[in-house]
Amino acid sequence: MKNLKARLVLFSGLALASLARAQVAETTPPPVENSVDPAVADTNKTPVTREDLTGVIGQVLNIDDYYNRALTFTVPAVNRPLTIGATIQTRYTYIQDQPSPNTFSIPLASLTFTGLLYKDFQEGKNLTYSLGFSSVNGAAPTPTDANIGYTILSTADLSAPSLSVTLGQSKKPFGLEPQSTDEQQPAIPSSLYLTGTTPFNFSDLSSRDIGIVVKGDLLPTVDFGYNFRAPLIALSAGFFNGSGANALDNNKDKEWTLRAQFAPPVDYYNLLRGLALGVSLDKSERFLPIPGGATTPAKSFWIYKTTNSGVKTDSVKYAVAAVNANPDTLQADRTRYGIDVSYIRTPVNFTAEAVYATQDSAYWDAPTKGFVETQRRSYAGSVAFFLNFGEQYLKQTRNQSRPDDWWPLTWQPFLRLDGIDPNLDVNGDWQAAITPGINLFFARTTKFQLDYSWRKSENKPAANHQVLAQFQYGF
Ligand SMILES: [Ca+2]
Ligand SMILES: [Ca+2]
Repeated sequence: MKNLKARLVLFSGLALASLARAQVAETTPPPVENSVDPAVADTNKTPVTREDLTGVIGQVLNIDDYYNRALTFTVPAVNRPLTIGATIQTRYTYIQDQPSPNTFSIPLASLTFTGLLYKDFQEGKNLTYSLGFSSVNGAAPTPTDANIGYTILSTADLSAPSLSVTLGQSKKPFGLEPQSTDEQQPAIPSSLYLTGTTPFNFSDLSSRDIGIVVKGDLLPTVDFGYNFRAPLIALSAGFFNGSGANALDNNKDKEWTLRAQFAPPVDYYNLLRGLALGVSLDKSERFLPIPGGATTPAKSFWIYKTTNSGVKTDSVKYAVAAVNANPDTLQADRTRYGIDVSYIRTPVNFTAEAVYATQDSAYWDAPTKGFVETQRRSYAGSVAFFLNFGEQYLKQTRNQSRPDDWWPLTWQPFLRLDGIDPNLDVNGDWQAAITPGINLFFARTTKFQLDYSWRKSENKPAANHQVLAQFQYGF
């Protein structure tokens, strides 16, 4: 801002000075009588008087004051470089046989602020920050990303290895869909394994947590022409509270998330360009409330009064409540293993991922009147296939300078299959969904999405149908 102001003042000063000179030249008659030096007689070399100079300085100060006022009153000021972004969703949801009415909604309204706290011009070892707030379905906004990052290795050379560390609240480096934000997803609803409501789903994998994330990569393939960089090996490690976003830790253990991704070192024409294979591991402990059970069942009995002749006359019913063991809290270990493959080669794109999980649990065993520890095993998977028709996805097109109203329509049809079996040892509980849909991008940050979703639960004979229509837009 200071630079801009200084440039404006300098520019206006120079313009005024030359104008003043020109005016002096036009209005001052050539000195004829008192001229001693013929050079001074040349009108182009007439010296400005002190009054002229004072006038010009006054004009410059006026302009300086004018721009200062204009900038102060119309341009917000920040102390550090800042990029503001927003994502808003406006949706209509139709769900067959839903108890609540089908509805218009604002499922997401989020604001993000990102930028640099310190810019290293020599080596690109920048200090970055990220702060975001989002409101889900009209709830009070809560912090999303809130972190500070540092690039440990130089980023000046794209073909060199990279290493960075982020401290604060951020996404866990696990899998594909859990890490992607709403604007990166082809389908509107998240996969079933991230949206289920049982305590044994995987939804926490896509939520944010507070801790440290270290990311690095080695041996990148770089295509400068397309701004393309695919490291042979990319590694991420996260160390978190494990209690979710905006929450203090509630136990003494921390959650670990590790991820490795591999991409073949191939050039532009190779069909394997855009392919990546990833493996993830997440390990944490959490408190799991276990409902207690009855040690002595409830019972009732009658007490009678008896007359001298032995006849029962009066009676009172007494009830004795069951004696229950107190609910217990288990420090439960859980481990999630993920494997994923992605092939992003516009116009053809394909992603697939699978997660297998073990979760310590316990239940009340009535015959033995005690808690029995058990381990629940779950499995979930998701496969998405999507096509991109249009220039929007070509980096070489996006990077060209265009008029503001230029933006090509881009069509993105997709098909996603996903499902979860929350307990491999129990029958009747798997859920599956088939979701075809289409996204129409008609401005740089705006898309219209139309999804149909066929949903089936193993224990319900009929399938359930959903239709979602949504505008997603932002800046
Ligand atoms: Ca913890
Ligand atoms: Ca099952």
